[in-house]
Amino acid sequence: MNVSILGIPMDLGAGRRGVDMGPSALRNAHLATHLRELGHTVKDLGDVDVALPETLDKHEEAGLVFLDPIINACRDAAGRVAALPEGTFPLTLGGDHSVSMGTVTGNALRGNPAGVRSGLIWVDAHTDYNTPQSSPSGNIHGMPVAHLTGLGDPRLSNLGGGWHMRPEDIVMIGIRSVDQRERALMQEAGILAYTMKEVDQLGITRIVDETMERLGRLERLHVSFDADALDPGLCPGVGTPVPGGLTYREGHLLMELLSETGRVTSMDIVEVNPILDTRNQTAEVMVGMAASLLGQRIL
Ligand code: B3U
Ligand code: MN
Ligand code: MN
Repeated sequence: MNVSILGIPMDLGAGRRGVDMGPSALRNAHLATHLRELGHTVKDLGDVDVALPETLDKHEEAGLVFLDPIINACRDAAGRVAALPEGTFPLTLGGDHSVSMGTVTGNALRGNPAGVRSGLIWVDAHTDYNTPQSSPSGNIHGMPVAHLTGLGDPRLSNLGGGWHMRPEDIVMIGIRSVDQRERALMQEAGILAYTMKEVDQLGITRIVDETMERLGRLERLHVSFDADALDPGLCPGVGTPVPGGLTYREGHLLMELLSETGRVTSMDIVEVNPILDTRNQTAEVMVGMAASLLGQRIL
């Protein structure tokens, strides 16, 4: 398969500095080499230009921190991904999770978008379903899914023109931290979310079976993998660690089973923060996750 790597070195959406170095950390963990060893043709497209926070006045507008530069980076990422040829697998590297407003939109609109329905598998400790009104922090990385479904600030929710992700086409896995008002928004939207309780009770195999019952008919599936879904003991290099996360084997099993479905057409790796990491361990683990998802031909 042809895999195109694109970095979005942005930490403007996070409360702590450092995830802008995520793409470098992942490249240093030999991402491309591992994928080539699996038989893929890998092209690294470099990085999207992202403003540095030091060059900007930190300002909050309508409950959103660094709104304009985040819109610019997401728009660029969406355009770069949407322009990739059909049959290419975009592997996009964050950056904080707000980059996924761009990557998910770009993947959904790639090629001939008319009538194509895209599914989204959000692997995360958090639901990232805040709006500017519900957010306790104003940090946009806690809001990407809400904006992808059309909620929140129209400047962020209209990155794809009139396109929005349907809530019923989203499945979340690994959840264990949801804000009070965010919970109400999730329930209203009816998004299927597997918390860690369900991971423990049902196991990853059953969760993937149910996920495919819901999303299996869709033409494209995007996996957005936040490193904080995994246990902080395994992935310490994340800005908002939450104890009790997915184990190494659960993470790999999830990627392997999704790979076997043959339906996943794109992936993000986000929230890897080398400043908070131990010897680049988090990046190395996340490269392994990507290798498991791309472990066999899926296009
Ligand atoms: N829900 C909190 C914290 C958070 C969300 N995503 C991350 N942290 N990585 C918020 O700020 O919205
Ligand atoms: Mn996230
Ligand atoms: Mn998270």
